[in-house]
Amino acid sequence: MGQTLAEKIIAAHLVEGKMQPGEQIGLRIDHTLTQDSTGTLAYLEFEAMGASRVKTALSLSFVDHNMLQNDFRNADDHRYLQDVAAKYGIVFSRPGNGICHQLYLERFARPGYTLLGSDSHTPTAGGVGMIAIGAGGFDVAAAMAGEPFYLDMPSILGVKLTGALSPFVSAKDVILAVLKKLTVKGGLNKILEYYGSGVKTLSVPERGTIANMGTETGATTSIFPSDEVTRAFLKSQKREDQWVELKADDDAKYSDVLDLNLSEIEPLIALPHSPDNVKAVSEVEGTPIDQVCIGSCTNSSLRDLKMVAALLKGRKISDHVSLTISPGSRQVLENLAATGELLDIIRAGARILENACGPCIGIGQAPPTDGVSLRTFNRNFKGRSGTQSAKVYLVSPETAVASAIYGEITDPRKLGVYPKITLPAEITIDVGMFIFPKKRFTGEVRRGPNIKPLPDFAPLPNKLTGEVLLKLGDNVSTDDILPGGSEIMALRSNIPEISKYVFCNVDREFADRALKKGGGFIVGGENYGQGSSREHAALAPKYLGVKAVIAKSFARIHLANLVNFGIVPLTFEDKQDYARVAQGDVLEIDLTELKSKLRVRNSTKGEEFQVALNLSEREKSVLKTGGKLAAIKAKQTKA
Ligand code: MIC
Ligand code: SF4
Repeated sequence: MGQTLAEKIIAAHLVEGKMQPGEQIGLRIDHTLTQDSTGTLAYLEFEAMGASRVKTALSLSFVDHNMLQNDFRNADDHRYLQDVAAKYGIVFSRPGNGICHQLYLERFARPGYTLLGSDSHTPTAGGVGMIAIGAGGFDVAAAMAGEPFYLDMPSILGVKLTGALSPFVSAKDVILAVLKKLTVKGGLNKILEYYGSGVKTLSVPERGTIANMGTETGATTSIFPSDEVTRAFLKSQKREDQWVELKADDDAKYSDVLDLNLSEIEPLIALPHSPDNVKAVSEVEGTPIDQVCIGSCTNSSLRDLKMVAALLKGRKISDHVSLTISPGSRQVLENLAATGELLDIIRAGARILENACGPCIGIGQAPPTDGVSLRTFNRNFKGRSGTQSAKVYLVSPETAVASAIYGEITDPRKLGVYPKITLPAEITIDVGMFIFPKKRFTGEVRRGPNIKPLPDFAPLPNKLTGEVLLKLGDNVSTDDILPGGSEIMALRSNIPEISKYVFCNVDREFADRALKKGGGFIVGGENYGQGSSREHAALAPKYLGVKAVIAKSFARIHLANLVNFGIVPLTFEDKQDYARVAQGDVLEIDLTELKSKLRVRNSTKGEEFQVALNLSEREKSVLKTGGKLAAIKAKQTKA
C-alpha cells in the first residue's frame, strides 16, 4: 500500500516505535527553532542538560515576541539569548528581523526535513512539505541535545482541495472553512495533509497561512506537497538547490478525507471568542469596528502585504478605525519599500509597527473598552488582545482592508476589481539581521537580574491529597492559564514572579489560594490547555503547588508540558463524573503504582470515581521523578 507524504517523512526520521496511530514514536529532528518568550526557559533547560553544542543540523533562536523594552528585563532576555546562541552554535535572529515562522519559511524551511519549535505555530513550515511540530521548550531543548522527539503517532487526515479560489477569497478563508468543519479540537492527534488538484493554485505563503492555523484545530501539524510552486518559491529565495519533489503515493490511504472545493469558499470570519466560531462575512456585515490589525505569523507574508498595498492604493481608511500593519519580516518590508507599495500603505493611513508578533499576543494595540477589532491573526481568545471587554474577529487581509476603509465589517467583494498579485521571481534577500555562529565562543553568557534559576521540584509522592482549587469548562486555553501581554510576558524568565498571574483573568485569588492551601487540583473540561506551547502554563501552576489536572481531554502540547513539569494529567473515565466534582472538594489519589486506571476519592462527597493516566512508560518515569527538570538535576547530583 502506498504512503501519505507525512508517513514518508516520518518513516525517514523514525528512530523508535511503529507508525501505528496512537503508538509512541521517536523522531529524529533536523532543525529546531525557539522564540524569545519560550526560548529563555528552553535555553536554561538546555544549559541544565550539559551539552556543549547543539547536535542538530540547524538550530535557530528568534526574538519576536517581547519587543517592548520598558525596562531592563526584556533587553536582558534578548542579550542572554544572543550569548547562548553564540556559545552553543545556534543561529540568532536579532530583534526587529521579523516573526519566527515567517522568517523560517523564507530562509530555512526545506522539503522533507523535520522541525521542532517552541511555539505552537511551528507547523507553518508544513507549507513547503516538511514535518514541523510545535512543542514545549523542554522537548525542543532535548532535540537540540540530540535526543529524539517523542509523540503519539497521529492519524493522517487527507484534506482534498479541488477548484480554485474566487476573487477576494484567500488562504485565511480556506483555513477558516477547515476550522468550521473540524472545530478547535477536531484535529487532535491528527496531521492534516493537503492534496488534490487545488493545491497547485496556492502559493507557498498561502500554504503557510493554512498550515499555520491548522494549529487551531488541535492538529499535530499540517503538510502540503513540495511541487513546482514550492520550487519557484525557493528559487525566489535563492534556495532552489534545496528543492525536492515530494508528494503522497497515488494509492496512499488517509484515515479520513475532508473534501474542500476552493471555488465554493466565500469570505469567512471567526467571531469572538474562538477561532472555530466561523460565519460568512456577509452574515455580520455592517458591524461597526474600532480597529484593524494586519500581520502575525498567519498573514504577514509578501503576498499578503502586496495584496494589502494594492487594495489600499489611492484609498483612505475610515476616521473611526485604527489600522496597524506588522510585516512578517524585514525582507518583506524591504521588498515593499523597494517597489513603492509601502507608500500606498502609509498614505492610506496605516500605522506601521515593528516586524514582530506585537498585537497578536497583546504587546501593544489593546483595543478600547468594548471595542471591536478585526485581525488577520490566528487566535481571538477572550482577553488575548489586552482588553477583556474587546470583541476580536479573525479575517483575511482582504476583509481586513475592506473593513478598515468602510469602518464596519465589510465583504471585500464590495471593493470591486480584485488585484492580481504575483510573487516576483526575484526578490531582495536580506539576511543581515541573522547572526551565524562562529566556531568558538570565548565570552561569557550574561544573565540579567530578571533571569532566575529554574526551581527545584521533589519526586512524585505516593499519594496526592488536596482541594480542587479551580473548576473550569471546555477549551481552557493557555492564555486563560497564564495570559500574554507586555506586563506578564516580561516575567517569562522569572517563575516565582510570573506564577502570581496564574489564572489571573479567570480568578484573581487563584495564586494566593493555591499557595495558602499548599497546592491542590484543577478540574477542566474538553481540550484543556489548547493554544500556545508556553511551558509556563505548566511550570507556574506547578510552582504554586498544583499536583494534578483532571480533565475530560487535553490539548497535545500542554499535556506533554504537564508531564515534563511533574503535574499528573488525568482524564475522567466517565465524563459524567465531571459534574460530581466541585471546587473546594477534597480529593485523594493513590499513586503508589502509576497504573493506567486510577481511583480518585472525593472525601467531601464520600464517593469515588475512576480516571485514566494515558501515558507511556517513559512519560510515567518522568512523572515519578517529579518532571524532566528534577530528572536532570537528580542525574547531575549523582554525577
Ligand atoms: C501564541 O501565539 O500564543 C504564542 C505567544 O506565540 C505562544 C508561545 C508563547 O506563549 O510564548 C505559542 O503559540 O506557542
Ligand atoms: Fe507570534 Fe502571534 Fe504567531 Fe504566536 S500566533 S508566534 S504571538 S504572531
